[in-house]
Formats: sequence, C-alpha cells, structure tokens
Amino acid sequence: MKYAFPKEFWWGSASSAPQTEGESLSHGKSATVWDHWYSQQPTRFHNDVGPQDTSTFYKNWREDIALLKQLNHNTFRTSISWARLIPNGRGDVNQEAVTFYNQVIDEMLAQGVQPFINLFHFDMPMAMQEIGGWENRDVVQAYAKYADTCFELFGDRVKHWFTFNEPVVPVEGGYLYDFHYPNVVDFKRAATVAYHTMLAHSLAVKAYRARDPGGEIGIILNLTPSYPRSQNPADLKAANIADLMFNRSFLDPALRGEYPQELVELLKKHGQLPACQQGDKELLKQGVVDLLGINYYQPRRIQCRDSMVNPESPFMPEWFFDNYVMPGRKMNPHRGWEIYEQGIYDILTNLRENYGNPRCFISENGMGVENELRFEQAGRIDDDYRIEFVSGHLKWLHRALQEGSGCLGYHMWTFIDCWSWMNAYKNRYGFIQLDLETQKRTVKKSGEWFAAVSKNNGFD
Ligand code: BGP
Repeated sequence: MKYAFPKEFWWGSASSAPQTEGESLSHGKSATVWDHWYSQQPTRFHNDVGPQDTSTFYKNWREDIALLKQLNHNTFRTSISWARLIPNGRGDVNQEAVTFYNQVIDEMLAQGVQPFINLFHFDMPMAMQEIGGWENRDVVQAYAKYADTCFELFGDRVKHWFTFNEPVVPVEGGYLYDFHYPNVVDFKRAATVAYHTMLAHSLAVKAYRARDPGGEIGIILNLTPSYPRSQNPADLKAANIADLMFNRSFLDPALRGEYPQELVELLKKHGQLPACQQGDKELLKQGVVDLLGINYYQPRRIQCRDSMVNPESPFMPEWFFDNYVMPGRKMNPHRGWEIYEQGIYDILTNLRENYGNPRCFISENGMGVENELRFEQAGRIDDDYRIEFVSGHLKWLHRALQEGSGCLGYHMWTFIDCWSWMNAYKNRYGFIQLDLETQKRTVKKSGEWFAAVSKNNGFD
C-alpha cells in the first residue's frame, strides 16, 4: 500500500455536545451563551436556525454509535456539556446527564470505539457568563470543579481527555471580532479571557493528575501556520507577530508551561497585559499536556501593513500585519477558505523540531460545503471533493510520519452534518448527511471511503 499508517493509528472523527445533542433546554440542561444569544438575536444565525436544531444525539446516540462502528472508527471525539452536567455551572449535578453520558461512553466502548472526551467546546453556561465568564476568576474555579467532577464520574473508562477545543476562538469571536457572545471588541479583555482560559486548563490538568486515573489529558488547538508574503524582514516580523498572537499564545503554555517572552514584552509595551496573581506562573507550568490535538483547516498568509497605524485607534492584532491573498492559491470555493495540504506537514514538522515532538494527533480537518444537499443524487451525496481534500492532507501527514513525527491519528470534522454556530447548516462537513426534517442519516461516499481507509490502515 502506498500510504500505509502505523499500527493502532487513530482513525475517527470529531463532534461536540452543543452541535449535536439538541434538547438544548430540556432534560435538566440550562442555557449556554448560544441558547441565550439565539433567544436575543436569532437573525444573526444562518437562516435563523439555532442550537436546538441538531442531529439530536441526546436521543439518537445508540443509532449514531452503530454508525461510528459501520465507518470503522476506532476513536471518536465529542464533548460533555457543562450546562447539562452542572446546570448552574457550579453546585448540583444533573443525574439524568450522568446517566446519558454513562450510556454513551459504555456503548462506545462496547462497539470498540475509544471515547475522546473534551470538556469545553465554546459552550459557556449562561449562569457563568452572567457573572463575567472567563473574565472572572470564580468561573475559572467553577470550571476546574466541573472538570474534576467529569474525571470522577467517567475517568475509569475515558482515557483521553481534553480541557478545551480551540480556546482562541471564543477569544476572537467573543472579545475581538464579534462572532460569539458576548460580542465585545476589546483587546485587553480578550487577553484576560485567553489568560484565564489557560489558568482553567492548568487547574484541570492538575486535578486530573491528582486523581491519577491512568489516562492522558491534553488540549485541542487550531493551529494556523503563518506564512509571510516574502522573506523581507518586515513581512517576517509581521508573520511572527500573527503566529505569537494566534498560535503560540496557547501552544507555548500547553507544551512549555509558559508564554513566549516576545509576546509578553509586546503586550506590556502596549499596556495590554492581563493582571497576573501570585502562583499563576507555577500553575501554568503544571498545565503542560500529555497529548496535543491539532485542528487544521487553513493557513494564514501575512504581510506587513502598507499603511501607518492610527495610534488613536483601539489596539488590535491588525496593528501589526495585513492578511494577504496569495495569487493562484487553491480554494474551497464553498467555504471561501484556502486549501493548503502541506500546512499539516509544516505544523507537525514545527512541533518535532521546536517542541520536542510531542504526542499529538490531527483532531479536526475537514471541508465545509455550502448548501451541499444540492449535490444529492439518488438520495446520496457523492462527495469526491471531500475524499480529495482528506486524502490530500493524509498524504502530507504520512510524509511527516516518515520523517519521525509523533502524530498518532487523524480525526475528520465531522461525523454527521452538524449545527455550526452562526453558520448553522450553511456549510455541511459530515461523513453522513443529515435530513433535519426526518432525522434520516445517509452515509456519503466519503464516509464509505474513510471506512475502507481505516479498515486497511491506509490507502493507495
Ligand atoms: C472548528 C470548530 C468546529 C466547527 C468547525 C467548522 O473551528 O471546532 O466546532 O464549527 O470549525 O466551522 P464552520 O462551520 O464555521 O465552517
């Protein structure tokens, strides 16, 4: 076989509780920021579709886990909903939720699918947001308690845990660029949220290790390689700052237990450093992960700014760089994102050369297609474009492995077409198409292809 993968390579896909469970305000679950925001401003969501319209995993979990097996997944990532397990964010545990997650975990194990469980996928309980969300250190403590409750309840069977999915996204969306609640645009508040998230992460890692339940704990980061337009010092400097702000602000604490000094200096110079407390530094050191999940969709192309910054304008990352559109780039025409398969290799090589080749895996990579149901023929979607997308990335992953990368697996985003935040069902990503009206599931061509890749542990 031309592209053979190592024995016991993790083949699977990823999803999340808020994007699949449904039953968003019932069975004891309280509102998250998404339920709240949708109730306030439904028109900000594509076709006014909100978080209640999902594949209803809360009810269809048994059927979906059978499909996981049919697609030869040996691993699958989803998340626990904090607002379902502990409806007020802190305090009483919802026993119905405990039963639900126990059933899901047990059924996955019974079907030979290792559960990878993430604790936070953009879904802050509204009760916690009302007291300031990640800006409030009490919420950091409440999250740590929630994490420890999960380890206590499910840690005997779940051996791969993640504290956060893409923690930079709520920072960008909620505090910089207005695509998540609470729709604030303020760099210093964003920096505080980012900092407190990593403190919460470290507390959870510490709590996990104190229990020592014999598994591993990590974090899932969306890494966007920052490619400079040219080798001119000004472009190199601009790309380096974008890398510091969007990648290394999370990657360095997760793998080295500290922030890059260059980033600290930059924020200090501009008066944007969040407030630190005694003991924070030591805590961050304890947050170094056992396992890194890497979400990779597209790179960032960066050039130096071609105009001076108005020093009166509010401080933003874009003070230091411009995005640049590379001529001739390959595009996903549906989602409007660049396709650059080599990015996966560049990320893994960077981790091997500069971060001690950590245990890691590709935890998300996928192709969103706008209005994909229009490609349905005879009741099925023959998504050759998705097969080309996934195999193109797997080839570069394979090359990184041959050069010694510590990458352990590949998870596609996502299993079944899911509700995707403000985009709702605009872009479909699944191996399985979902009819929202009837809840009927149909495996796409890419799902069948992936089942064969997983079974053969590679492809030609
Ligand atoms: C990732 C998130 C997923 C999912 C995916 C697709 O960043 O972890 O939750 O939303 O992106 O996103 P979109 O629907 O915006 O294309």
